[in-house]
Amino acid sequence: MTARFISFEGTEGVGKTTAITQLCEYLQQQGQTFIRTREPGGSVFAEKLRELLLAPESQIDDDTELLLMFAARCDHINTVILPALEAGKWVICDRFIDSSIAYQGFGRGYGEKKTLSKIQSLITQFVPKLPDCTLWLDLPVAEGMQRAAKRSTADRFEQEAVAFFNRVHQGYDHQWQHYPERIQRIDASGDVQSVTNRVIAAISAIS
Ligand code: Z5A
Repeated sequence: MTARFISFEGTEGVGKTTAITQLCEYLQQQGQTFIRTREPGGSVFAEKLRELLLAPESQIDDDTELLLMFAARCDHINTVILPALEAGKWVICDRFIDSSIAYQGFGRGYGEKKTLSKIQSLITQFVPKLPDCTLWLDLPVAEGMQRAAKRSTADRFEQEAVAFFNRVHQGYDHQWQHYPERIQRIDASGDVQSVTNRVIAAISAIS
C-alpha cells in the first residue's frame, strides 16, 4: 500500500471519529505506519486555538473564526502533516479544508461568492498540500444530530440550529460536485461495521 493523506469530513455526529478508529486498526493490521490527527488542532499550538474556537463562551466574529481556523491549520500542516508525509507515513485527518468551506463558507457565509473566494484564497496561499483523498461521510443532518446527542456537552458549533447544519451539508455537496476526483461520498447510514466496510473499500481502491 502507498502511504496517503486522507481527510474525513461530514456534518455533526456522522461517525467520523468512529470510522477513523476502524481505519487506523485496519492500517495497523496491514503493518502500515500512520499518524491520526484532527482539525482544528493536531499540533501543540493548534490545539490551543481549538480550545478557543470550540469554547461556547468565545464570542468571535465570522472573519476572526475563519482566520483562526487557518492559523491553526498552517501550524498543523507545517509541524505535523508535512513531516509525517515526508517520513512516508499515512496521515489520517479528522476534518481539513472542506470543513472551512462547509462551516465558514456555507454555514456562516450562506454560500456567498465573496466568502467562498476569501476561503479559496487562504487555501491557495497557506495550504501547500491537499489530501490525496477526502471521504465525506454523508448522513441526513437530523440523523447525525441524534447520534451526537448521546454525548454530554455541546461545543460552540454544536449549539447551532438545524438550519446551520443544513447549509453545512449543502457546502459538502458543493465540494463533492466540484472536486469529484478528490472527494468520495460515503453512505454513513447503517451500523458501524457497514460504514467501516465502505471506508476500507474506498481506501483500498486508491492505495
Ligand atoms: N470546524 C470548522 O468550523 N471549520 C474548520 O475548518 C474545521 C472545523 C476544521 C470540530 O468538531 C468543529 O470545528 C466542528 C466543525 C468545526 N463542529 N461541529 N459540529 P469535531 O470534528 O471535533 O466534532 P464533530 O464534527 O462535532 O464530530 P463529532 O460530533 O464528534 O462526530 P463524529 O466524529 O462524526 O462522530 P462519532 O463521535 O464517531 O459518532 C457520534 C456518535 O454516534 C457516537 O456516540 C458513536 O458511537 C455513534 N456512531 C458512530 N457511528 C455510528 C453508526 N454507524 N451507527 C450508529 N451510531 C454510530
